[in-house]
Amino acid sequence: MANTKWIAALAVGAVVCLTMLGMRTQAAPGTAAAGGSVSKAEAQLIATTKTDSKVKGTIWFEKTSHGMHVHGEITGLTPGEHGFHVHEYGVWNEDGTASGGHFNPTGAAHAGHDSAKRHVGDMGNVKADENGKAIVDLEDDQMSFEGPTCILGRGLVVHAKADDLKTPPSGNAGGRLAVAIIGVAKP
Ligand SMILES: [Cu+2]
Ligand SMILES: [Zn+2]
Repeated sequence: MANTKWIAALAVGAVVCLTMLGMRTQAAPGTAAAGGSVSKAEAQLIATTKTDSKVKGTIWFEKTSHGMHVHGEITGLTPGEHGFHVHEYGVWNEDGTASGGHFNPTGAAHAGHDSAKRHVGDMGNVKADENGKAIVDLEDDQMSFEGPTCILGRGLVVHAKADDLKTPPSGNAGGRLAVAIIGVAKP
């Protein structure tokens, strides 16, 4: 079953995050992070099968001086807005529910990406054009590659409907059209 692949990827992500924590405590003050530090992650969206989704795409997360640059392209959408979040688990299944709820290590309420208090995974909506293509290009100041807000090994989800940016627990964004596992990428 393909599921073992996803479980393996999740385990790798968890180990990476833990390793980062260990390295931080061991690094001498003022020195640059050791060779194992992660600066870039990649998430390849896989369409969910129960929804007859044709959604796919690749999203990159790149560390910047003030947080994370999230960018990429998604195709196969219906025109308009679609909820776009990091979810708790890096697990794909046929309807996307195995990815769990929004990644929320700070115990905040659901909100939009611009809110200071929100789920760490709240990235609001992507907007697809008339051809069903959405360009993702946003700056984030809450996600990281280490510590409690580490997104490595978590899930990335694209929804059927728009996130209203307020309704708990997930903005009433409907079904899950595609799920990706956020993994370490070649810098
Ligand atoms: Cu979501
Ligand atoms: Zn949320």
